[in-house]
Amino acid sequence: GQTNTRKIFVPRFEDYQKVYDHIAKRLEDQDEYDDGSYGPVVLRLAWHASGTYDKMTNTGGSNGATMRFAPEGDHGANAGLKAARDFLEPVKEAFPWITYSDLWILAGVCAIQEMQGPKIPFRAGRTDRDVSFCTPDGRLPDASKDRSHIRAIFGRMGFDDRAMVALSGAHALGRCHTDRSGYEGPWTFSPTTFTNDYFRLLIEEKWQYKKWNGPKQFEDVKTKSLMMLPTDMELVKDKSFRQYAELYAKDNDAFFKDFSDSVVTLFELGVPFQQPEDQRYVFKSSFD
Ligand code: CCH
Repeated sequence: GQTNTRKIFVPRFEDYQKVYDHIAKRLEDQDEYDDGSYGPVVLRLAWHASGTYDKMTNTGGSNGATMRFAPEGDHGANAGLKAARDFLEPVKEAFPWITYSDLWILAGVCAIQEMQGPKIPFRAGRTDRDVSFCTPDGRLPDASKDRSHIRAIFGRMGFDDRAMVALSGAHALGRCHTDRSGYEGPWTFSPTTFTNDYFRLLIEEKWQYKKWNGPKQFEDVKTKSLMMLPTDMELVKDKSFRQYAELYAKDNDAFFKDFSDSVVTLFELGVPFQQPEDQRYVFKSSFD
């Protein structure tokens, strides 16, 4: 009979590290974009790919990269994420063996680490799925809503209050764009460096409604140059949320640890991995 001698490439840690290094280099080379980095929007892509997960039906999540397709890519919450997907296209071309779904999450990990955030251990093994796996609209959070909405959305993924607050600390990074969400402005003075400043500012600054024609949002009284969404303000108005916001404002190490743990969980929701939990990859950062 015939023997199949075609060699199958089985990528290992070193191969994923090469992809990481390539993304890190691209992040460095694109300093004309936004606040000087694609890092924030790339992290937002990884989060929106993962945050569609529903634990009851075990649907959605980062397995599949279904945001490539029209129904999901066009959901209002995903406005602007084409910039991140396009940014990663040359990486997919350079490493055609990696799936889009692993690439987007690996890129999120790289963005966090390269913006000086905590180490985010990574498992590979996501597969790309077709358009029929697109999730229905409405699974991602709506910034105009209150605490019950936040708990419904993140509870559906399986998170508790502590994890909801920790994950929200990602808003130390990036900004809102009127042509994407309708909101405007950054949350912190250093939107391309991962810090606990989001919590420090939430707790320590005075916030007032911004007077403008856009959707309801908050501005800091002192400089009027920073913003908070209605959902961000819920983290200091709700007693249970607030205890964690206060903890993270005081203790950057506690924030980094809880953020890392929660984002690893987020990025892995609904993925049937072969790679065991105790053998995750920890990538070397460009500045290690
Ligand atoms: Fe977020 N986020 N996010 N967010 N987000 C926006 C931008 C970023 C909400 C709404 C918005 C998380 C949770 C929430 C990032 C990471 C995370 C924007 C502006 C809105 C609106 C989009 C625009 O106009 O470009 C709401 C609501 C919630 C929860 O209730 C979580 C969790 C994460 C990651 C772990 C990042 C990063 C950005 C900046 C993107 C950029 O382009 O700069």
